[in-house]
Parts: sequence; structure tokens; C-alpha cells
Amino acid sequence: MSILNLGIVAHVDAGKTSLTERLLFDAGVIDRLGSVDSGSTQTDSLDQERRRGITIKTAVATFRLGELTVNLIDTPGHPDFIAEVERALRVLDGAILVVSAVEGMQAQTRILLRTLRRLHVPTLVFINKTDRTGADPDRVLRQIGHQAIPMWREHEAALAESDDEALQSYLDDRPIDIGRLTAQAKVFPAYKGSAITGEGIDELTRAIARHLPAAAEDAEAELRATVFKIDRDRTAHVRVFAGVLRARTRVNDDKVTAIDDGRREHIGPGEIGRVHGLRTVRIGDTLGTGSAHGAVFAPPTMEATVEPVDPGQRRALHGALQRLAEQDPLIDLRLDEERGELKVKLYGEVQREVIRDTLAEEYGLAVTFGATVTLHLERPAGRGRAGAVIGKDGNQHMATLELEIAPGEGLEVRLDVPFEHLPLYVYKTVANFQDSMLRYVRAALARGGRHGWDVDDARVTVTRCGYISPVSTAGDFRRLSAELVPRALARAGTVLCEPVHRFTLDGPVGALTATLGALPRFGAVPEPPDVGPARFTVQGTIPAVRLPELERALPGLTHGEGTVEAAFEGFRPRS
Ligand SMILES: Nc1nc2c(ncn2[C@@H]2O[C@H](COP(=O)(O)OP(=O)(O)OP(=O)(O)O)[C@@H](O)[C@H]2O)c(=O)[nH]1
Ligand SMILES: [Mg+2]
Repeated sequence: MSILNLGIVAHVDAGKTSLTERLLFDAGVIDRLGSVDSGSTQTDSLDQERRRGITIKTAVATFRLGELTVNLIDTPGHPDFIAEVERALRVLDGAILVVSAVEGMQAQTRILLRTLRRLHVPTLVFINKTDRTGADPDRVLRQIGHQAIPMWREHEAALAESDDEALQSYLDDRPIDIGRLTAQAKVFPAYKGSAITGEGIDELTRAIARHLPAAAEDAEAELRATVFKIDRDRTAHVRVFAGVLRARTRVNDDKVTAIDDGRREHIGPGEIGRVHGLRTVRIGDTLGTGSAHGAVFAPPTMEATVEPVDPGQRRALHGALQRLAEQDPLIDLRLDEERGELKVKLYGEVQREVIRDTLAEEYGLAVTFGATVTLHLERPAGRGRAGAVIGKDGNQHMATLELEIAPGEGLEVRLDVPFEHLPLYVYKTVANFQDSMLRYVRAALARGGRHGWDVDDARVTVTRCGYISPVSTAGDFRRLSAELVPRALARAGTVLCEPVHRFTLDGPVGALTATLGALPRFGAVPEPPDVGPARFTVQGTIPAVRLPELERALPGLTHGEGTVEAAFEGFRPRS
């Protein structure tokens, strides 16, 4: 009995939930086909999802294909909920990328495709909505590129180009191993059809069983598992990669009280399950061995103040937002002590509405959001050092430290001091001291920049350390770090950075000169355009805050025939 954890990913409205429903129906799991439009599907089960007709939270549904158990993970397509997709990608063995045959590749499809390629996720492409007029599966194939293999027509020659082994098989007239090429993410076998009419679904189902690699199952290995979702009642959804997670065992600092409401005794390798009793885990945590992954998608770039309509509910609101943040680590909550304001980081308007409705419906709290501001960040401009020795220069703490801040990638603490100078009677291990220092530094750098923003991409090196046993405490190191970090940072200086998008603009050739001439007005930096006989395409970067202006000006510049798509690229120094 093997297992396949299969994610369904796509741009909003491509048909992920409809396809999930169709696969469950065809497999006999449900005996009535639900629909998104009447709010009756298995995986869009939240009230808000049914009302809005979009997926907000990932949902898992299981069906059997012969000897294979498939856990389908339906994900949201709206960019405001990309964090949900990120978590799903951590736990899946393969993916189906759904693309509408009418709309073709869209901004989110491109981002997903790039990510699937980068993470080498074995992927099938399903070109959906072929029942609609204007459907053009071949155009979608061209948009995806040579990796997409059209399985509905002659494709051996295309497959043969994938690598040497495939070419050899082709030349020897032997069948090419599509499963191997798919597992290595060298090809994306493509199918077409319709989630609504059911056309093409048999072929897709067969491909799921034949071409996607099932989960590895090493039950003897040490436990390695990832938490990818947490419910409101603190139930943790866990994917086990290796080893076995058993009921009533201790993991990290918690005890598993039950699995799947007591209906299971353990979660084996390759399996997904709902675990009760893990009170302190957070989404993205690993259980057992293995380390956390870095983020694969863009962080939120906006922030808004949340106010309770009834000022007496401020404490209740703080509590509710903390609960929401536990279910969703990307609901990043901040208490602005000076102004007594609660702030949340946001991906966009839809996410803001969903948070508002969730607070009203689940917590009985009516709230209003203040103006949304664009988040900036600051990076160290150069190097800066600050230090203090116990009993000298007005050092009020029983700790000696010297810190150097320099530009880095992400936030990082290094130790450049002899081992015996570290207060290990307090911190037990070097790693623990280093982790604690990282926490102190992060706290000091939050909103610690010259312009009042978080400081990131900093490498902090501890160049001197000392203590007096048994007097020095962790508190001394924490408080001294809080004083030294700002001093070192003031010497290093900072560069103010703003979120920048990569845009792809397309328009009629007649509008090329006017468009290129106008782009710098919006702070955009265009690259050399690609000019065809009738249309041109130009890519480049633009500050996130200026994108709406470009979008408004575009119809005028291109006689209403231009389109622009954009996606977060990174933080760049503000010009
Ligand atoms: N004609 C036609 N319509 C489809 C097909 N698949 C989905 N739709 C419609 O497209 C709309 C979006 O479908 P969903 O299944 O909610 O799409 P989704 O990808 O899950 O959307 P999000 O979860 O919000 O990202 C609905 O109105 C569906 O009825 C199809 O094969 N043919
Ligand atoms: Mg959906």
C-alpha cells in the first residue's frame, strides 16, 4: 500500500477545487458532485469560502487508486493566501498545476511554475476548462515551455530531448521512462480536459498513479515530520516523512494525546494525520529530526492598524489576533507600544477582509482597519562595532560583549570568541547561546532602523564575550545586547529599502515608444523590449507603491490594448 500526497496548485479560479471534487467523485468517495458555485464542495468547507467562492485554507481529502492512497491537498489560488500554498509545498510528493485553457498562464501560474521548478516538485499539468469557447491548450503548452509534454498526442520526440538516457531509449526504440523524468522534475506531463464535464479526468487519474512517485516509507528511521496546518482548537496537521509518530509519545516539549480523534494509534512514514495535544507547536515546525526550511514565496509587504469598534474590546482583540497568528504564522502581529496600536502585516485586501470576517464570526469582535502602509526594511550600509566590559564604562550589566554588525543575507549571528569565554553554565550549549543571541539581536533590530523599520540582512558577529560565574545571568546578556545592537547599527548606518515588483507589460507595437518613454515616470526600470510584428513585451522592475499608477495609465498609453502583470521581486534600496 503506497501513499501519494498530491498538491493541487494554480492561479485563482483555474478550477483546483472543482478538479478535487471531480477526482473524489470519480473515485467513489462522494456520491454527489458538489460545485463551487453552489458552495457544496468537499474542500471549500469554511463558510467564508462558500460565500466568496474562493479557497482560503488548504484542505486535505483522500481517495484510493488501486493500491495507492492519494491525499489531495487543495490550495488557494489568490495571491493573498500564498502562505497557505507555501506550507502545502513542504509536505507534498507531487503536484498538479491547473491552468485554464481559456485564460492561459497568469501571474500566479508563473510564480508557481518557477517555484515547482526550483524545488524540483514532480508535477503534472492539467489544462482545464476545455469545454469553454476560446479554449486553446496548445497556447498553454507554448506558454509553459518545453518541459510541458502534451500526452494527448505524439510526444516521444519531445520526451527524448529531456536527457541522455531518454534520448538513448528513443534511439533504441525502447519506451522512455516518463515516471523517472517526472520524478526528477525534468518534464511536466500535460493533460487536458474539464473538471466540470469530466472529460480527460480518466487519463489524468491514470497518470497520477503511473507517473508520480509515491512517498518514501522508512519506518525504521528516526522521526522526521512537518506541521503544515493548525486548526482553531490547536489540532496540528502533520506529514510524517520518516519514522513513526505514535499516540502518547513526547515530541519536542509536548505529548501527543491522540491522533485523528483517537481513531488511529500512529502516523506512519509518508502519511498525513491530525495530531492532538501539541500545544506549543507552530506551523512549519519540524517534529523529531530535520531542520526548518527557508521561505519560498514573497513575504507580506503591507501593514495596517486594527481597531476594535468597541474600545473596551482591545484586550480581547489582542488575544484573538494572537490565536489567529498561531494558526497562521504569516498573520504577523505587532503591538506598537508607543501608540498603543495593534498592527498586522498583510498580503492584500482580500486577506484583510477575511481577517475582519473571521474576527466577527469566530470571536464576536467587530473591527475596523486603518490605512494600509507599505512595509519597508533597512539593511546595514557598512560595518559597525560596539562593546562593553563588566564594571567598565558605565556598563550596568554583569556581562561583557562586543558585537559587530555587517551586511549579510537574512539575519545571522556568528561567534568569533574562544569557547571558554561563553557563559555555558547559563546557556548549556554553544548552539543555545547562539540561538539566544539571535533572539536578542532580532528583538533589538525590530523597528530598530534609522527610519524606524525592521533591520534585516545583517550579519552580527560576537567578537568578545565574558562573564562572572555564578553571577552573570541570561538577563544580563539580553539587556546588554539591547544596548549594544543600536550603537553598533548607528555606526554601520542603514540603507532604506522598499518592496519592488517585477512586471511584464505587453502592448501593440504602435504604443512602444510612448510606453517606454513613460515607464521612468513611475520609477520603473525597463529591460530591452521584445518586439514582434504586432505586439511588444517589456519586463522590468517597479516599486510596489507605484504599480497602481502604471496600471491606471496603461489604457491611455496603449489605446486600451495593453496588459501588465506583476509579482513581488524583493526589497531594493529606495532611489
Ligand atoms: N466551464 C468550466 N468551468 C469550470 C471548470 N472548472 C472550474 N470551473 C469554474 O471556474 C470557477 C472557479 O473554480 P474553482 O474550482 O473554485 O477554482 P479554484 O482554482 O479552486 O479557485 P480558488 O480556490 O479561489 O483559487 C467556478 O465558477 C467553476 O465552476 C471547467 O472545467 N469548465
Ligand atoms: Mg479553490
